[in-house]
Amino acid sequence: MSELSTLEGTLLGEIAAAGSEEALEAVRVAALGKKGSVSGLLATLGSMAPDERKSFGAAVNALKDRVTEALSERRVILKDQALDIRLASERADVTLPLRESGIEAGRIHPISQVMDELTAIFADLGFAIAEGPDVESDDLNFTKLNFPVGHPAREMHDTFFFEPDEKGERKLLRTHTSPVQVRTMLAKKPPIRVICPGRTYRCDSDQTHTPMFHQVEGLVIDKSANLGQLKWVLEEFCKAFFEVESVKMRFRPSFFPFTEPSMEVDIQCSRKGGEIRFGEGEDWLEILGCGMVHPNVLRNCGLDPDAVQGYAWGMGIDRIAMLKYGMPDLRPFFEADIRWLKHYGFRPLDLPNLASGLSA
Ligand code: 2NM
Repeated sequence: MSELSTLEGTLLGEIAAAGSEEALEAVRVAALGKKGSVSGLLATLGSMAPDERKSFGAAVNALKDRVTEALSERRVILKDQALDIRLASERADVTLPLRESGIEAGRIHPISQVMDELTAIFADLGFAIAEGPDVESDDLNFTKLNFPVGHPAREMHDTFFFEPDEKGERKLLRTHTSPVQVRTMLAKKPPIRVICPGRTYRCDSDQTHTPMFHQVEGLVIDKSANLGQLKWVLEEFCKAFFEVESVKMRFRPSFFPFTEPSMEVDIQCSRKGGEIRFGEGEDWLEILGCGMVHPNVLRNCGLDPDAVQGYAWGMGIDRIAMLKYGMPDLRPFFEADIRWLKHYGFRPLDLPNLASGLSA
């Protein structure tokens, strides 16, 4: 009999100690399963004397009932515990505020914003947008633009070249967006009015230069395109972009291989108290280069310089974005720092348009 009470004590102890429904099931199988310790005792009944069988059988059955009872009590407790744990882990605080949707939480990068602003301004002036590949041929990036082979102006561009291909042709990363204008002249008949915004590359990296940067260039080809129109277009652009009523501009003679004459353009600004403002003050700030398209470029692009003329200009987008939005440093533009973007970025649904103010 003490053998039975020892077994009962052990089993009840194991039941109480079972920490999960799986552990409890293992205890049940080990006791009451086919080869279990309690079932094993019942199997010995057959070889006993009738009297002994009666009393031992009754005792084993009573033990089996108490173990079964203890198992089901413990099972209820473990089930409740498991449910409590699940409920706690799946708890939802319905008083929390809603999470912002992507379209509200996301921000437009200042460069994308400025590109959208440029597009809105020049679309309003009747310009189309043209795009082209970042990987270009030497011919489209240089030769057609009147950079003769071996001309020092090529060296000034710090070009990223690829290895030559089977035909010995050496592709490059475009150093300006001018090849897009060349492609446009080759593909379309005048009159042409396009702007070409996009990525450009030069092997140059310091405080004020990144190896990849953004440019927008404009091109007009027409029978009577002239410098007066160029100055008007640029002035309209500057007023619209910097959101001022009037702005003085200064055209200084310069040199580019693809234009003749060539000019660099400064706009009037004031720099009081470390803040730059446009359309007022006595200071000047250089913002773009421009000129009349060189007759050689027109000829190289299948146009007759005696029949049509062209004017063109180019400027850096990253720099004008910094100037307009008061960003002191160029490098964070390309660091993908979400805190910087949260501070300087723009709301996705505030699309720039001339009616409600560009950067409203
Ligand atoms: C500039 C300055 C002046 C320019 C010229 C051309 C083309 F293809 F028509 F010849 N595209 N861009 C140009 C002219 C670019 O950037 C400072």
